[in-house]
Amino acid sequence: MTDQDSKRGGGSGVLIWPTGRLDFSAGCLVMGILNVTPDSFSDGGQFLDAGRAVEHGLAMASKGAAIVDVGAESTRPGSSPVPSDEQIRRAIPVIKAMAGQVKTPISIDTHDVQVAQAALDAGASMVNDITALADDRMARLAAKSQVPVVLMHMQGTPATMQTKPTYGDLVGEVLAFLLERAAKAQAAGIPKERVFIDPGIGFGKTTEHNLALLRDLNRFVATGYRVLVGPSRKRFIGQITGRDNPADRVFGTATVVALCVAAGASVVRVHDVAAMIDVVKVARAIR
Ligand code: PMM
Repeated sequence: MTDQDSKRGGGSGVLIWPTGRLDFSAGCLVMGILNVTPDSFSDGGQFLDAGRAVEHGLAMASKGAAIVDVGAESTRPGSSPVPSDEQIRRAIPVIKAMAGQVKTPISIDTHDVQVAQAALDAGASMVNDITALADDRMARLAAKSQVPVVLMHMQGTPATMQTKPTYGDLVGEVLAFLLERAAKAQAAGIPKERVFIDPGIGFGKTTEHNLALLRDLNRFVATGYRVLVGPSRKRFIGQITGRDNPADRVFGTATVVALCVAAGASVVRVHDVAAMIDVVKVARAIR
């Protein structure tokens, strides 16, 4: 990553690793969300059937998603952990089928090292860990497998995180946590260019916290790490717009996505791939 790259936003250029490739030379990329769960807040239950999930994943790839993020455990506020074997049962057939048909990198959204290992064996080529390598074995797995990792900030756990999120210096604390975990990743042998940091929108944060993090996203970009943001259809957008149904939060999401691109984010994680690709393209062109 050159100085110029980090000024432009956490690393433009092309990221190449043994099992994948992402071209950031035009700017921010779109990660499509594929939740193979009965209970995710927005698309829960829609893609529990493996055939429908694969179809949706392939459709997102053909619309231009640069990454497809497969998750088999809902992390909505109040949710409970899903056992490894159940996550594997849900996610692996989907990853296998997709990896056999497209080159688009597939990431596995899990903090469970057994699930991550099974996913990488099945053809996934990135790990999206909402606990930011809380388990040392995950750092070792990502290093050994030579794959990129997403490190996300969360206060508490999904079961408790929205009870009463509190911070002294919100942005400072979230940044310090992510830098510490990024250093841990590098110490385990994951090169800096393969580390993505994510402020964790909605994970132990009030609406005001989410807005403050988005307002200061440039501080995350200034670290030189690539920044990933996941605002898609989230509750804070519903609170601002008065839209209770997550599917009605697409325009609100588009606004956040455009501002993330303007601030120099490298990846936005979204449900509405075709619409957000247009948003990203226009925002990138202005930037
Ligand atoms: N949000 C959800 C799940 N996984 N991963 C990252 N890195 N960042 C996020 O903001 C994030 C995530 C929330 O659930 P969803 O899959 O239903 O959007």
